[in-house]
Amino acid sequence: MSTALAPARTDERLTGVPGEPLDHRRYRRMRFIRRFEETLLQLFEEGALNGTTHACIGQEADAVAVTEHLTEGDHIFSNHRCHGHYLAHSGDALGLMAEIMGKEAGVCRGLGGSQHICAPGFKSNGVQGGIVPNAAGIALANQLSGNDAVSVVFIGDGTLGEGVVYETLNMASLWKLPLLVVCEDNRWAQSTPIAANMAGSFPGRFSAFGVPVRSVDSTDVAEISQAAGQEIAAVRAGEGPRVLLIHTYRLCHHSKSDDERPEQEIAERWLVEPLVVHGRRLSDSDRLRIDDEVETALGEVVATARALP
Ligand SMILES: Cc1ncc(C[n+]2csc(CCOP(=O)(O)OP(=O)(O)O)c2C)c(N)n1
Repeated sequence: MSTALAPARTDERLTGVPGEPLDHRRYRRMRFIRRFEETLLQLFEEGALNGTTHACIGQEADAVAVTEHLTEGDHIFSNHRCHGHYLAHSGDALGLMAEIMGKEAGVCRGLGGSQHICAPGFKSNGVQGGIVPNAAGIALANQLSGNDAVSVVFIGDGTLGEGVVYETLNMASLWKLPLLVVCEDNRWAQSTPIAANMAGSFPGRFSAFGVPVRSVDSTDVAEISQAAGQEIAAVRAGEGPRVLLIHTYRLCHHSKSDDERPEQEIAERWLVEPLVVHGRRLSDSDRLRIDDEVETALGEVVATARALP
């Protein structure tokens, strides 16, 4: 996990109990993100929250795997679907819940909401692709400072339609910036399937700029972590920008209710979602114990956040 945690707002029942096996910790962290977002959707349904939100249900393994390889000084840049990235980075469940509730104690004093988080080592922005140049800018600053910090920017497949991504890739490649682009291909951009908006190939979009692409077609946190670790190590070693392309799936609607995807397609993906795939590595009793601990801790977070001014 990133070391840029805000200790007062994290809870080891959500982020990892000292000494527990890595498999348990990974399961706990994915379960935490899953239940946090399911709780959010429920709060929206109850009318307890305003605005909109985009959950990453089904994509939790990406956030957990990538952040395992980041450390103090590194920066994460995210997008409209940022909760999993932020929670994996910071563990700050209370700060994010309070933020989305519009409370003063929120990570951005309740002004940023679900999509616009500004915290130590973490920035997100709801404008598709808009934050990619910022990630390169911080990467350039780190390069000029002579440290080995990296910038990691998460984008979706649909964001490959944004020109600013290519302008950034061009300069990042020329300047050998310490930048990792993590492209989460969840097969759909809102209601548009990838086949309807992508000419050419995924890797071609990056190799045109001489940027190496590593593809992982998996929802297995261990497999994604192995790939992420190697890519981040190469970026940190000064080899220039790289892309980690993760083929995954979004199990929930695009935002709160919009979903035009075939039901059969979604049903099939529930069988291979990250908690199911990784959960098989744990005994039933360990899984249930962790589920209970996460549930209790999250219940406390929601109650505390609700009571905040
Ligand atoms: C510049 C811009 N255009 C349109 C939107 C509206 N919008 C928000 S998310 C989204 C789809 C994004 O798809 P993708 O990049 O694949 O990410 P995903 O939602 O699948 O995680 C759109 C069109 C936006 N936020 N910014």
